[in-house]
Amino acid sequence: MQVVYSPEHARHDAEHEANFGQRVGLYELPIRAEEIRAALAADDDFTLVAPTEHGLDPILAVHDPDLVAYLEVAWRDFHAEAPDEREAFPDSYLHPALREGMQPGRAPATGKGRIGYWSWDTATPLVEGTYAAARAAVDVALTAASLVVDGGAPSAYALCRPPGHHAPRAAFGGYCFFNNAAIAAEWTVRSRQVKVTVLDVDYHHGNGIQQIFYNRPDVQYVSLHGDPDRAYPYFVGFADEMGAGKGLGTNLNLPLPEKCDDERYLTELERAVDAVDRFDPALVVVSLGVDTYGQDPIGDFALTRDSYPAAGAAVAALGRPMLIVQEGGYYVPALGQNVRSWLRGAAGLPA
Ligand code: OKP
Ligand code: ZN
Repeated sequence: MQVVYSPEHARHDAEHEANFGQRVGLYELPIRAEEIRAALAADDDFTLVAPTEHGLDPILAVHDPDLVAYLEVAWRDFHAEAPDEREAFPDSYLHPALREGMQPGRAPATGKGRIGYWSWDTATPLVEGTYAAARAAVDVALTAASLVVDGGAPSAYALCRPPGHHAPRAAFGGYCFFNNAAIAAEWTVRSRQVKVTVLDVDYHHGNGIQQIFYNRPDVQYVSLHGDPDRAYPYFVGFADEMGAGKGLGTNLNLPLPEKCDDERYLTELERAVDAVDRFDPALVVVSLGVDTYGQDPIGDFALTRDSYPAAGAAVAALGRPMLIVQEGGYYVPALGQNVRSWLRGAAGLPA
């Protein structure tokens, strides 16, 4: 299987996040992508390839142009006002109740205020190299998509970092800036006039992907994740969210309990795969997170390493072209092998 990787990811090297008001070490670190790269580079069944530049158009097909313009200058503007900070964090957010009954909010002019207009959580610091890394991650996803859609490969893997599935059309958060999987899906729909599914197996619900495609009949979103009644991102990902308007019926959420084990997970994955098959997409984009692992520091499932080849094989059994996009996974000692196992299963290779 071809693996698209760019060293540019390492330019997003923030160090902290705020968890319930406490400053803690960031979980989403450059070493994550390096561990995955090393595990795949050591396996002859994988070939690393560099991304090609795809420009801004595919990003603008998904995201608010004002968000994209903001992210390009966000560090520069924040740094100009807070030169001693290495990481940019918001001071306040535009909660909908702030302006209830008034005209909509607008982005303030200066850097310290504006970051809270575009951000939605406390875990997503921005540093000097964030924009370059986020742009490269999109190129990684689009290059891998092209290997499948134009090159005829049965599957390809995009080693994206920073991840993307929490970024909605017009905000960043959840370690995510540009929605890599959604951008690759949308680009395929537009260039090929086909239906695409995004199947999200990260521990967290991909609220950004759901929001971007919620009204769309031609893009299906299916997700297995920790129930938002207890798990981040808390406000999106409930089972009764099934799409709206022409997109009614194209969104499927399968929220799962704490300590979810291999057997339960693989049973639910079969339900998800059946729904994908009924939608009949020309491409399946998998948002792959291995933060479902039992030892993950920010997930609460109990999956073992054996679940990953089985899960990859279950999705491959659809017999449809597959683009696998990296999202989360924070237990670094097992990260490379867990991703490798999933991909080997997806490629029909022995575990
Ligand atoms: C990104 B992806 C830890 C809270 C962490 C942010 C999680 C972002 C996950 N106590 N909050 O893997 O879906
Ligand atoms: Zn996650």
